[in-house]
Amino acid sequence: MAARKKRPNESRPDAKSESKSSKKKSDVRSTRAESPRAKRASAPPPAKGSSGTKWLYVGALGFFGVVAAVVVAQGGPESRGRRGGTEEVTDVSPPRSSVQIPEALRVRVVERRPHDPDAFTQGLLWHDGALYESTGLEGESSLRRVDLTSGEVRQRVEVPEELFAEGLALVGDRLFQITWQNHKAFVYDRSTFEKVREHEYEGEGWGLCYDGTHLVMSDGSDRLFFRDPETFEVRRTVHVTKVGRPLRYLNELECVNGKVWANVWQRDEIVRIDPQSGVVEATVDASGLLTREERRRTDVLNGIAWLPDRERFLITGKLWPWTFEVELVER
Ligand SMILES: [Ca+2]
Repeated sequence: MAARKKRPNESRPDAKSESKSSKKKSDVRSTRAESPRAKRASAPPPAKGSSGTKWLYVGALGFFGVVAAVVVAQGGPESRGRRGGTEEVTDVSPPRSSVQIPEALRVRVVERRPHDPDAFTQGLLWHDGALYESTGLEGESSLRRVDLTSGEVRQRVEVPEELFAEGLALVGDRLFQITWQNHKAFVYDRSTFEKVREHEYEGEGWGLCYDGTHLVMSDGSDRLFFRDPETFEVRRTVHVTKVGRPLRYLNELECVNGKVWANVWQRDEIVRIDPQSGVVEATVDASGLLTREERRRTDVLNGIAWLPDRERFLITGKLWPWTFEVELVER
C-alpha cells in the first residue's frame, strides 16, 4: 500500500478501504491542504508530452507495431464459459495476438459551462435536453437533473446517507444508479425521480451505461460486465486491453453507437472500447481542461456524456467547476 500513493480523497481499488468510503469532502479538503504527502499524492501526473516519455512511447508503439505486423491472428477472442447463478456467463479475453495500436485523439474544447463544484461526479448522461448526474460520497450522494447552460440543479433526490453512489444509465424512462461498495442498484422514474425498484449485485460498482440491450458496468478492474436491465444479472463479461495489455481502472462509461467509452481513473484519458473483443480502439488525451489552480481544488476527471445531435462529448469531473463540451480530433 505504501508503494502506491493514494489520492487524498479516494483510494481504489487496492487501497479502497480508506478515504473514498470514509472521508467526507471537508476531510478531503483539509487533508489536501495540510498534508505534504497528500499534496504530493494529489499532484497531477507527469505531462504526457515530456520528451523522454514521448520517445519511450513512440518506441513502444513501434515495437508493438512490428509485433502486430508479424504475428498471425489466431482467430477470434478467447471465450470461456463459467456458471454465474443459473445462467451461463461468457468471459472474453482478447488473445495476445490481437494487439491493436489505438487511434490517438485529443479533445478540443467547444464550450465550457458552470458545474456545481460540490458535485463529486460519478455518473453523467444527456437525454432530451437535460443533463442527469449521479454524485458520490457518503452523506452527499444524489441523483440530479441539471441545466447544462447554467449548471443549476433543477431536480434532486438524495441517496441514503450511508451509501456511496456511482454510475448512472438510462433505460427507457428508468434511471439506473449503482453504488460503490454497497451492492445496491436503484431504479428511478426519470421524470419524477421516484424510486421504483432496487437490485442487489456482487462486487463494486463504478461506471454504468446502456447499450440498447445490456447495462454495461465497470468495477475498477479491466473488466466490463453486461447486465440484463430487467434482472440486473450478468450476461457476459469482457476484459479490456490496450495495445495487448489489460487496461484497469475503467471508470465512468458512455455507450455510443455500439462502442463503449470509458474514462480511466486518475488519468486524463478516455478510451473507446470494442465491446465484443474488449480491445481499445482509440485513446483520447483529455489533459489540460483545468488550470493548475483549478486542479488543486478538484479531483479526477470523471463524467462523460454523449451529445448525439452535436456528436460531441460533455466532460466533467469530481468537484470540477466546469462541464466542457468537446470535439474529438486527431492528436
Ligand atoms: Ca456517462
